[in-house]
Amino acid sequence: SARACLSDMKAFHEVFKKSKNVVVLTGAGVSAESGIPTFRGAGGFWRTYQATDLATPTAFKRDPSLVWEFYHYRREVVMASSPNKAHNALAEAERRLTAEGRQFNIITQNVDGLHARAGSLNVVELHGSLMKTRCLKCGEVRVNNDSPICEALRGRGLPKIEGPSPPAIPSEELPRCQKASCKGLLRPHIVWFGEGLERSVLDKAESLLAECDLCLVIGTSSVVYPAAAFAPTVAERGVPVAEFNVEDSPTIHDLLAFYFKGPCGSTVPEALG
Ligand code: BJW
Ligand code: ZN
Repeated sequence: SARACLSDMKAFHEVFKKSKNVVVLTGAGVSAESGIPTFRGAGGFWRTYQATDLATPTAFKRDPSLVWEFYHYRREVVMASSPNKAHNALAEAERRLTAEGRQFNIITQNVDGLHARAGSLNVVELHGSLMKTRCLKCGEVRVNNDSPICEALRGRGLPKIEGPSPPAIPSEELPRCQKASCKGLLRPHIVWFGEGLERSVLDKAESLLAECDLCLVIGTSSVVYPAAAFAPTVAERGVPVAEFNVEDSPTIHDLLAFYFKGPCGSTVPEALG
């Protein structure tokens, strides 16, 4: 038939070789082999909570200490982790295509910074970063790599605790704005459920998607909007979409030109190598 077999790596290599403008959309699955838990599925719990319970403005208003414990833990996990073979293969492909005058851009839903640590330069962080804070009072966004982020969080945030939770950390002892004139409460610079994405970030992502001639979708369940609409939008233009995932994502399966089932630490280097 005219339509190549979904798992035909040779056919993919032909399409990849001819592409001039590649956009890669990544999700939590690209970092799974670095030991960072994904959101949906068994590893998605912290204590008795799911990310959807804690990654909201309401949760932060109700219990900023609990939400900071959750983010402190995840910052420490990310700082102790390293980019894996999938991140490295993407960074390598960007260098190679760029040298050839071709475009290669990553749009990531991840907040772990591992694409940049692997050496990727063209990265759009749709959902913000674990390593940035935003002041609730003056609005300043800052990079923050402190470990722990504040003394009161040292040793806190363990995902499994025996017995009752320790008392909440008083607000004054949570991460605070470093401007002496401000001292406002800081929050993670992350897009929580129900919050809009930054306009400039979304514009950038949309213009990249509008120009690509090949789209790779790696390690995302494709259920969280607006990112969940990206693959359908490019496929609508007739652009081939290739998915790399250990499981089939029902929301995008019917529009795929290629589907490589398996851990992306193996499939992505093979596809881009
Ligand atoms: C492997 C692998 C391996 C494993 N190799 N693969 C339209 C319709 C319906 C609802 C909405 C809508 N528009 C907006 C909404 C509401 C909401 C939403 O989408 N809800 C859905 C759940 C229905 N969206 C929003 O609130 C967004 N805001 C917005 O649109 O504002 C305007 C608006 C608001 C309200 C109404 C209407 C408009 C903001 C979304 C922000 C998402 N934030 C989070 C949390 C960040 C905080 C944090 O990190 O703490 O971002 S949610 C969470 O999900 C995180 C992720 O970036 C995001 C996506 O998850 P991802 O990456 O796909 O991970 P998983 O775990 O789901 O999947 C992992 C995949 O990897 C799986 O497929 C595995 O199989 C695979 N895998 N190992 C390859 N080794
Ligand atoms: Zn401030």
